[in-house]
Amino acid sequence: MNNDAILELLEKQFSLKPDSAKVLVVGLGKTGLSVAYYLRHLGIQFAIVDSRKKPPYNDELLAEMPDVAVFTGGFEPTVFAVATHIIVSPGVSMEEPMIQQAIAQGVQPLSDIDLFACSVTEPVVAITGSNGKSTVTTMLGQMVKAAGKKVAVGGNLGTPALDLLTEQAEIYILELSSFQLERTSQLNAVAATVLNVSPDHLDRYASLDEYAVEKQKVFRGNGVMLINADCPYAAKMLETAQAREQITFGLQKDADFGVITSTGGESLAFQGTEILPVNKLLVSGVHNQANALAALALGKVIGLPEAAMCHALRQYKGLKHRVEFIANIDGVNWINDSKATNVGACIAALEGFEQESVILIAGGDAKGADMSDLVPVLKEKVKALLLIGKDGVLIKQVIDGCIAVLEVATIKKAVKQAAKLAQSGDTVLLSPACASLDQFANYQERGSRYISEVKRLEK
Ligand code: UMA
Ligand code: ADP
Repeated sequence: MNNDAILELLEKQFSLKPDSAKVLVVGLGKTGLSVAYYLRHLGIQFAIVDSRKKPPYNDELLAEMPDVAVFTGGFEPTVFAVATHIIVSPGVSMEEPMIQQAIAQGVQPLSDIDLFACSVTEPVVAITGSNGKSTVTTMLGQMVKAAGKKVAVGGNLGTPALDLLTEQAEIYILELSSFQLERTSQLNAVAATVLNVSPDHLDRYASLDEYAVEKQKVFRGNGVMLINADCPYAAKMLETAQAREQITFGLQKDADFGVITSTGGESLAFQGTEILPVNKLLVSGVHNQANALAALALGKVIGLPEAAMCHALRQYKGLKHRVEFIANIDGVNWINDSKATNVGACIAALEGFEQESVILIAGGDAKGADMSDLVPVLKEKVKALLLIGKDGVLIKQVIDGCIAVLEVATIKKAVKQAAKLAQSGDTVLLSPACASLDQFANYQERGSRYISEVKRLEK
């Protein structure tokens, strides 16, 4: 779309007039920087505010756009007072008093995803859920590539949506978090899904219901809805939207995309017709079968040939830090699942192992979650639990003495202790069920620290 058409749409949807709007970009992380480049490209005036003293992209912004006003170290009322519009980064809660006050005074909020949606002309697929977003997003991305089409993949996955626009793709695939969805009104994906809803981010939402409501916003517009029949929260979204074209996937309940058993074993299937034997998937765990079904369903909606989709699935090796095999040392498997930042992901990982064979390293920032859902699978699969981070103790409280527990505090000590406890045939699994931010910059840093400690053992 050309700039004039985008500006016209922004004026219509958000009363954003390029010659008089004063946009305040809140946050100077990846999102804030992408918004700054985009507003500059459109010729819209803006300033930036960040509560951090030195936000990550401060220097790049100052070097590239020295004329832009950047306010750091807090949210000052005077900065918000002149704004007509605010674009709030996902890491900043919309409940921030300064943001609430601005909105109450008539300042129009919008998001980077709104700007993207007002600018994109090619089909968009939108993927959200508590777990599996990155896996399904990248699986589908590889399917589109295998079908010979130019695809751009990003959003919460890492590359901000607006930065994808320069790629001039034929299809855009966005992974979207609840934080991105809650502040977006313009999305109209040709296919969208809520992969699953399980407790996460309960430090930002009052309840699981409230969190699910934000996820449901991925279905805005009139595209095809892909619903997980096995997930009670997602299945409810189907009931409430009968007028829309809908398809389902699931492992337990009857679904359009499911798993069938025949003489040759289990296969991924569409309405009872085999698509791909499950044993052709390189990624393990039943949760990855569900992810593959979701990717196949979304691929079908956007018209990808089945052969290309199967080719991509046969090649898909999984992403780093998701149940990632690191080493086998003296018969012990060491696995890195640092991306398990909530209880649901940790349960999914543990379900893939033999009874009482796992030494689990868990803990970190629980983000307000209740750890008790872990108890049954911990009792079944875990022989020893090594706790790290500030909320490791919450897991100790719920298991109530039925598993051997050691509070080791750090990854380094956890790996050392696990090496002492593990016997041939065991698995040492880092799957924290918590975010990493109390001890690390992000889950990648936590996983990399674990890998380097394991590699040290090998030497
Ligand atoms: N922050 C402040 N003050 C500010 C602005 C931000 O303290 O004024 C803090 C936030 O609380 C947060 C951190 O800075 O801890 C980063 O926030 P941000 O909004 O600047 O983040 P970005 O760099 O723009 O990255 C965001 C997503 N981050 C979050 O939602 C926290 C990235 O997802 C995403 O890849 C990127 O946009 C591009 O779309 C990361 C993430 O952790 C992977 N997402 C959460 C998750 O997956 O669970 C939702
Ligand atoms: P997200 O982007 O939603 O965080 P990822 O694909 O990055 O999802 O996986 C994050 C964590 O969740 C990993 O520990 C992974 O093993 C686990 N996981 C992936 N898919 C699922 C699923 N469908 N159900 C439960 N857990 C999953």
